[in-house]
Amino acid sequence: MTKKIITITGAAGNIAYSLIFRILSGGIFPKNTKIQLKLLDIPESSKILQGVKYEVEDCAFESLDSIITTDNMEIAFGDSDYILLVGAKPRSKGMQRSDLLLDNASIFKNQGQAINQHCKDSTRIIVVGNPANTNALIVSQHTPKIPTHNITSLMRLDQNRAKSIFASKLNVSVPSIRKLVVWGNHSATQFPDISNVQVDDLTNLHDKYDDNWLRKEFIPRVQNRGAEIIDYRGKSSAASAASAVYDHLNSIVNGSDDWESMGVASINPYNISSEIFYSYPLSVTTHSNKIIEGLDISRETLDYLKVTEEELIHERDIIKDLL
Ligand code: NAX
Repeated sequence: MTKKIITITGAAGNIAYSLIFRILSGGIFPKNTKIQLKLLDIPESSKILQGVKYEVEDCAFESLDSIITTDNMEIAFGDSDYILLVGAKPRSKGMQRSDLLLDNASIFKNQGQAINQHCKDSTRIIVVGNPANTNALIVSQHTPKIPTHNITSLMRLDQNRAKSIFASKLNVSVPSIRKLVVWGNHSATQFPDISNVQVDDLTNLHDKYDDNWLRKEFIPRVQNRGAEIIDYRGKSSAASAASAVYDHLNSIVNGSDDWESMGVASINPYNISSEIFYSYPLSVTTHSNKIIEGLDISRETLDYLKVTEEELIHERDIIKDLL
């Protein structure tokens, strides 16, 4: 029997309410692995967190070793194998985006410092709370003992959305689509890129769509899918976000034979600033995430990549005093 410790922050929130149950249902770790869950939220959410704990216990999951609920970062992060930083402050009515950035930046700075103090250096960290890429940058700056490639931010929801919308246009199954990635920020400037896509048993892909559909429908629909969900549901994506965190964690634990989109520390490929976390096409193995370099980038694609880079540089400028 092996044991893995997984910490989830924002554990009383909406995403966690799906995520915890997905992870414990299995599929990521070998069957003989027991999971100790450490659920962190703010003191005001302690009663809700207790209710979540009772519900988890009521599922009688075979995979569950034990469950700890806490508002204490030392307890939450100590010895964790995987830390899923989901918790963040939501944007309240009338609040400026820069204020939200700064409020969340200080949460992620404190959490980074606590992680650095209490975690082993093999800990893998996935940043979900928004602005996810910039929060990942902050965490990386405050966790000097953790290798930067152990820290990634969630872009898998955007990739899953793009694959699903593209599959529906082509009338093929989602798993038959490969090498579809999303570049840049988890925001409306992201660039869903189908220029390298391969679809099983399908050649002449371009006969199935035209550039007008690509520019006017596909790209904006993926970029604004989060807002579309809020429009319909009245709340932000939660189950699909949790499913994407599950997929991202699965890729990190087991590797992937497809290209994956994750926010990672930019090391300047494609001439993107090395001072930000940016989503690239990655080759992911159990031990590393490698940016896929040397792709042919058209002039038009480059323009998209620059717009989303500029937004991330702007976010970095707003929070730079906390780095
Ligand atoms: P909720 O508002 O339902 O839950 C957030 C939870 O975080 C709350 O329980 C809150 O008490 C807790 N929290 C706040 N400050 C905390 C702190 N300092 N320490 C620990 N917990 C803290 O939001 P939810 O819908 O679960 O979304 C969570 C975050 O994910 C948000 O920032 C959201 O914007 C972000 N998302 C990121 C996505 C991505 O692809 N990167 C997609 C989905 C989602 O929008």
